[in-house]
Amino acid sequence: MLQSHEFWMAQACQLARKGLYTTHPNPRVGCVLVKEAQKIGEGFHLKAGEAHAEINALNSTEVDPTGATAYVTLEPCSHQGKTGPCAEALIKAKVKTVVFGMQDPNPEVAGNGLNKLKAAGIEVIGPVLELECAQLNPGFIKRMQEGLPFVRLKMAMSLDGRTAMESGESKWITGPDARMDVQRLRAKSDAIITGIGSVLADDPSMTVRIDSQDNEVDPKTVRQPKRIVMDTALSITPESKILYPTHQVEIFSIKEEIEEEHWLTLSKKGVQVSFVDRGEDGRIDLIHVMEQLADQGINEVLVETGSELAGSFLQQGLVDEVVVYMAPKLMGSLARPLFQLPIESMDEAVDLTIQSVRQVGNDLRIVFVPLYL
Ligand code: AOF
Ligand code: ZN
Repeated sequence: MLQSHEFWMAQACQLARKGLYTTHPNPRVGCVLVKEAQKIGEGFHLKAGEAHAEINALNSTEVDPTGATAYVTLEPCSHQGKTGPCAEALIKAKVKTVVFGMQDPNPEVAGNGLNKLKAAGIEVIGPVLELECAQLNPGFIKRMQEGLPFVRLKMAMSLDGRTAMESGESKWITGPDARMDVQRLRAKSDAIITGIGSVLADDPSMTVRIDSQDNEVDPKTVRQPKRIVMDTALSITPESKILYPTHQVEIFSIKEEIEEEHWLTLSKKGVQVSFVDRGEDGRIDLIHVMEQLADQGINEVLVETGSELAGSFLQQGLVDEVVVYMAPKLMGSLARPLFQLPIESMDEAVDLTIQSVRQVGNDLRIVFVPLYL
């Protein structure tokens, strides 16, 4: 039976998802080779520096790919990066048609790959399943287009919207299944951001701990995201768990607010402290920090923090997605709210839309997208 372009592209998307936890800073890309209505090869990009999806697909086939159709979730690259140009490899392999999911937002490629293919007489069809293909790489696309990472804010709250007791105590609002789900969110992030308040209150390590039985993430290939602390006055103690191992951590502070001696102590331990200006609210300029992270090749960040810093991220229009785990628990009116937002009237309210809802163990996982005006 002759299958549609969408059918094969959906398979290519499925393959691309195999790189969900490993391709950073590269995009997740999948490729299927079809000849005479049969799949003759498939591949995906696993890791930066290693072969791209198209090359893996071409290497996987035992059939001559001459005259085949290549389905690729992202425009084949045209440049010499860490690996050679895929457009040229497809031309050399004599494929007849290339069906692409979306154009590559990387300015080094941006249509050049498609033009190269067309110039070689290859039929180019697309975009096909563009939305699905784009959803594979929200961070890569945002970083390329806006110079900012995709920001996912994770929060755990009670039914009455509380995130910590008045004392700061917050262990544990949600159950073990929700907490395992958070580990997967961490695993697909390039960096995890928290605030000094959370570090001092909970002394979290913010590392990824994947169960050896996990059916989604392979604990063998899991990488540890960079850990970032927003710490205006550099009050972090050298013993804080989040600082170890030190090569994967960066603290952002404001130079005028810190004690030089403390900075020296931390530097001697190998902790990287970076200074940024004040934002409009007099605190760390979060937009500047996000720009710096994008420059480092960070595609997706997970913000796990208290209601104050979370409120600042939201108010500055930096949040792309809010993942809320809601526990069937009441924490009472003295407990802390989801966001500190000094809002007085309904017209100042922040609107969000619901993207998905599902039950995780005994909790609800609700994904929201803020509607910034
Ligand atoms: C493709 N297929 O599977 C991927 C592509 O440094 P390199 O050589 O790995 O190149 C990275 C860039 O290549 C990346 O920024 C993006 O534009 C493209 N990724 N292209 O044809 C793939 N992963
Ligand atoms: Zn390539």
